[in-house]
Amino acid sequence: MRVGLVGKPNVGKSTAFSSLTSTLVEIADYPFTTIEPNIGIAWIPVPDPCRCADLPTRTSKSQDSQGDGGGSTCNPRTGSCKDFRRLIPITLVDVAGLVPGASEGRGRGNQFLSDLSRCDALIQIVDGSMSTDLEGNHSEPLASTPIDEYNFLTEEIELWLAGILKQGWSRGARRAQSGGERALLDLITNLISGLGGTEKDAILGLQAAREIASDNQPWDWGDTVIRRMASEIRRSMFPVAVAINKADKVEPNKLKSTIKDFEDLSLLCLPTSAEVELALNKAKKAGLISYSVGDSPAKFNLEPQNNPSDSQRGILEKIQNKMSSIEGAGLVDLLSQVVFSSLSRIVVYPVSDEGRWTDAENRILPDAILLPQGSTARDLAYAVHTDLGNGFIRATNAVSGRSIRGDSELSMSDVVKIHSKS
Ligand SMILES: Nc1nc2c(ncn2[C@@H]2O[C@H](COP(=O)(O)OP(=O)(O)OP(=O)(O)O)[C@@H](O)[C@H]2O)c(=O)[nH]1
Ligand SMILES: [Mg+2]
Repeated sequence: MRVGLVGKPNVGKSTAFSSLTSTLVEIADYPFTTIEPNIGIAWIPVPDPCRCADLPTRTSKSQDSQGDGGGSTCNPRTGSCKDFRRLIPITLVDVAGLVPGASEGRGRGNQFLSDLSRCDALIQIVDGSMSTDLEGNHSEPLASTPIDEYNFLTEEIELWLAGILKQGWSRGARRAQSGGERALLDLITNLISGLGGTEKDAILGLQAAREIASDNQPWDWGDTVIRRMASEIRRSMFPVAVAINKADKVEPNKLKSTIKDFEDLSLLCLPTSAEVELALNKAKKAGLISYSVGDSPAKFNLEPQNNPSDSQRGILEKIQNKMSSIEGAGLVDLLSQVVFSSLSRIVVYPVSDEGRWTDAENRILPDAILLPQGSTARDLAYAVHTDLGNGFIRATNAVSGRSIRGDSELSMSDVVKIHSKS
């Protein structure tokens, strides 16, 4: 799973990236600080408790129960599990700022857009404080609104996709004529595949184009129809959620009205303060505070035993007051909602031993795999290893003990043993 952090310059993309991935990257108060993309791993909690909470043989295996894992007894190969809150990795890409005209080569231009290829979704960081213009320069208040930012960004991506579709469209569509709908779909899929687009995206694009193309033959489709197709493909390939950032600098009423503007467009959005979250991360690393990954930035505890200075204590209390007034803020929460709500992913735990829920090395629930909703037992086998998929015989639901077929749909938190020839 790969999520891109996008937006105009100087909105806090790299600050958000640094906070989410705990890595140091360049952050500065002027446009185009980032040129080459930063790529890192963010950890998000699975919404349901880890299955290790239900492990039948828990008591005999809880060597970790008094240790760092809280009550958790699993042994994640990647990530961690504490108090049954299992963390899984998401790849994040922090790209250069996008400016109007990028699809015609301004700013980082096409390079920007290829940096986003293979992203499953985008989080657009917008400047909730409205103190910068569309190019990221400090300006009079209201030089651009968060909705302006969203409109221009999605339009640039759609224009760029339209440009790719237009290249060789009429020749390609004419050639596809004898192959009917199938050939046309293959043509579109080929055009977008370099950016990570699939047939599913192509189907939605073609449907949308047909709705407005009247009786015109595909090779005669003009800019409007291609643009419509690009728009639908963008929605499918790059769904956008919004972080209304710099929320610490915004009046509560103003923030509420910005949130409403995005909700009216049926977009997932949350107010955030990347700068505050980054500061809290550092305070946590220094042992001054404690909080769990995914909690709201207001929900941390001071750790007095580590002797914070009066000024540190003062700053942290100020942050806590400020963030308590901003409801639902949190970058991890937004990322988690993108993965589990917008993209409807489920988490499934493959095991080799269906009784003990372990792998061959005796690790309990070592892997938590993200799959699209509707994935089958066979899909899981392929996600673990191609050989396991190719040799698939049947699977066992290790929670119920029932045998399941290859085409059975899996559910959130299933523990599955795959029986395979290989
Ligand atoms: N007040 C406030 N400032 C923030 C917040 N997030 C980021 N900033 C500041 O905004 C400026 C730009 O931050 P960056 O993270 O470099 O922004 P960017 O979007 O990556 O910028 P480019 O790479 O130039 O496109 C820096 O001065 C940050 O400290 C926030 O939540 N609140
Ligand atoms: Mg940056």
